[in-house]
Amino acid sequence: MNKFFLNLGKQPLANNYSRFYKKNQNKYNLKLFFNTKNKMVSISKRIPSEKMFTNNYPYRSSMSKTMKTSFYELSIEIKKRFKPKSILEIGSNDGILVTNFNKKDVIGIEPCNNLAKITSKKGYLTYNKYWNYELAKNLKKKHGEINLIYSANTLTHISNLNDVFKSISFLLTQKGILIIEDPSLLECIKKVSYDQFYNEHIYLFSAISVSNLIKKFNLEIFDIKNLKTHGGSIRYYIKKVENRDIKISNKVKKQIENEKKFGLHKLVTYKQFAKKVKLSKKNLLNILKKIKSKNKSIIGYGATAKAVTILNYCNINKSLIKNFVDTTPEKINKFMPGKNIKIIKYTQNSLLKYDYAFLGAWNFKKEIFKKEKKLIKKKLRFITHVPWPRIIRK
Ligand code: JHZ
Repeated sequence: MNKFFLNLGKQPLANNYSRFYKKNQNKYNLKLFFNTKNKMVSISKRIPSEKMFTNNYPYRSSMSKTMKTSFYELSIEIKKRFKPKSILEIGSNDGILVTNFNKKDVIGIEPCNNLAKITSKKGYLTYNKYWNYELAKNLKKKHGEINLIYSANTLTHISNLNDVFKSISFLLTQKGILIIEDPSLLECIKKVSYDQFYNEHIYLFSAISVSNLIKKFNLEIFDIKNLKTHGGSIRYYIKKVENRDIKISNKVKKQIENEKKFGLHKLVTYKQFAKKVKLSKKNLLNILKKIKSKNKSIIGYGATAKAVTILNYCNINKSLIKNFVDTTPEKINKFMPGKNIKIIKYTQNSLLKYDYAFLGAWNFKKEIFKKEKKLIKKKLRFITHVPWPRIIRK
């Protein structure tokens, strides 16, 4: 049932930035599979959560204005549309969503202690735990059933999805709402953004696969929103099947039809995608090498988990991209996983001596271009691989 379609080579843990360049860092196979029965796309090698989501997890959701705005707007929508008395967030990171609610109404679940501490310190109840059935049982005993459960960019990171949805369904009230959002498989395939695959992203969801998956737990999607965040995400609004008060929006059917039109339910689509990925690698390397042959310098902009996949799959090292800049304190002065490329602290001055910047954070292109308007006017040119490798000429 699980059919192989792409090998992205050996990859280090995507968020394992270290102070020293380790030549023999642990690397794991990154192979992609399509399940012909339930239509789920996943990676084969599962790394234990404890190895990936540690107490020094460097990714902070609050590092971009775009994400802050997106979560703030969602909090307004939740309050107006669903008026929940109790809210639980699975994977609350540094509190980008929960801090928009009253402290007494919201509970955060965050396995990375360094992140959980940030919200706890602000007085938001945060369980420093991994999401599973055991925890759901304890929460129900302590707090009762929950009106609204939310999770962004987290459920695709958990290997046992049956346990995930069983636990959610168990904790949610009969009329409760579940909202989840994750990168859209359709957008990823359309944009050839193969860097959405790394060891933390065990699954890439589509409306087709999510609706197949949640059926077993008596859950169904009743609304869908396509978002621009993370290069194209989908927000799924989910309810219990027995709750007939809420109508199912036409958008759900439309999304599934769209995905089918694009062939997301067929293996051949993924085989074609694999061919495009190989070409994308070749073309990106040609661009970088051509620039270097003219003695021009390249910096990486945004030391993302996605960029780790690109660097290791395309075998890009310091001779092509000298450094990366990033605003996240936890990443600065460390090395890109698997590569000898150092991350330096972002300042506009740090970009001055470079001719080109490779967009590691291509998903924030708009925000970054606005910020770097002056430099772009002077001489800085951006390189991206999405949806095809090119130098962006303004
Ligand atoms: P960003 C992470 O992926 C990992 P990444 C994780 N697995 C996941 O699912 C997604 O997030 C949601 C920096 N930056 O969001 C900040 C600047 O330096 O694309 C971040 O380090 N300057 C949990 O890592 C990085 O770029 C800027 O102006 O692929 C962005 O990372 C901006 C806007 C960002 O996620």
